[in-house]
Amino acid sequence: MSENEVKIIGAALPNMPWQDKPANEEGVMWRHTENPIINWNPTAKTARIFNSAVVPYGEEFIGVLRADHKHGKPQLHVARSKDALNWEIENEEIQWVDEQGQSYQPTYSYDPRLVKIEDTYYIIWCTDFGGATLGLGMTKDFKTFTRLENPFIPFNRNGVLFPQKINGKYMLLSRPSDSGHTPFGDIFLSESPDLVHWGKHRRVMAKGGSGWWQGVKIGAGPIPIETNEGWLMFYHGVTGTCNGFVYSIGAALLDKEDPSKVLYRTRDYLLTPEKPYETTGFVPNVAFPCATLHDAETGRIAVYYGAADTYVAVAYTQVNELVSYMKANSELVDGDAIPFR
Ligand code: BMA
Repeated sequence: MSENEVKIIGAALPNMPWQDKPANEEGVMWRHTENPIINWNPTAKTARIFNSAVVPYGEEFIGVLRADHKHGKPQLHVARSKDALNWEIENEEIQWVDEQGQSYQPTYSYDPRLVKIEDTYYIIWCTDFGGATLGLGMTKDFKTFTRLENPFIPFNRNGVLFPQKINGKYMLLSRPSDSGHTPFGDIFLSESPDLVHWGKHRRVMAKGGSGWWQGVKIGAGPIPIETNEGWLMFYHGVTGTCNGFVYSIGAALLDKEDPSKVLYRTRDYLLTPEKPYETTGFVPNVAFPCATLHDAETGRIAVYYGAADTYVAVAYTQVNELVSYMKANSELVDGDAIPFR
């Protein structure tokens, strides 16, 4: 390992899924050859599972999945896996209680992110609060699930918690929106001492750039990965066509102490819908990243993304190769490099 090699800070995860980069691959992100890993009608109650979150759990893996039921509304379902590729999915959705133990069930739930902070797993998702906004809940055992206060008023989506407090505060990325298929959107950061009171808002990144792929809106994806050079954040960028939106995957490196500052950001997308499972499905042309598994020992990263609002798919990258690429192919948008307020 050379001195200026970029390293993941965290645990080793030797049993995570991995495939070496194919010899003919030109990019720094490549697809799992057995994609998609979850197909149409995966359980009796569910029609499509996509935009979903996974974490290591003991020697195995746990997923909190977005599942669109056969009546069309989405809810969150728990799944378990030994290899993070083949999943046993619960047919019934997560049952939430409030902090007093009373039922507190969302009318709909989608696009979950899942993170372990200290000894607790937090789930953040898009919920109904008289319009779309962020829902927040916690579990320690994936059997009982306690729903906390909604962090924000409507409208908001794509809530992503950092995996640790920074300067003593919980940090939450989000994407203010409307309640429909929002035609705008930048990534913001808010902080909280207690996961209840949120403030000191900053804009992290704006849509745009010289290309078009992230010209309509952007939204944070998986939980940011700590590296020795900053926080690696995958995100989705959206462009508009005469046939609707197209969702691609990009990445940014955020300042370690002040993640509202962007150090590098991919000028071009890392992955855009090309394969049939990405271009064809319930909503064509969507690659929507929601989680990663990563191994600090080798720098391997598996990105879990929803494909065509129908499937779960996986793509791979390696942290040092990716960050080197990002440094050589970076383009910031006005305001990205400073704590914008
Ligand atoms: C967004 C969300 C995502 C979805 C995407 C593409 O607004 O609804 O869940 O993947 O649109 O349809």
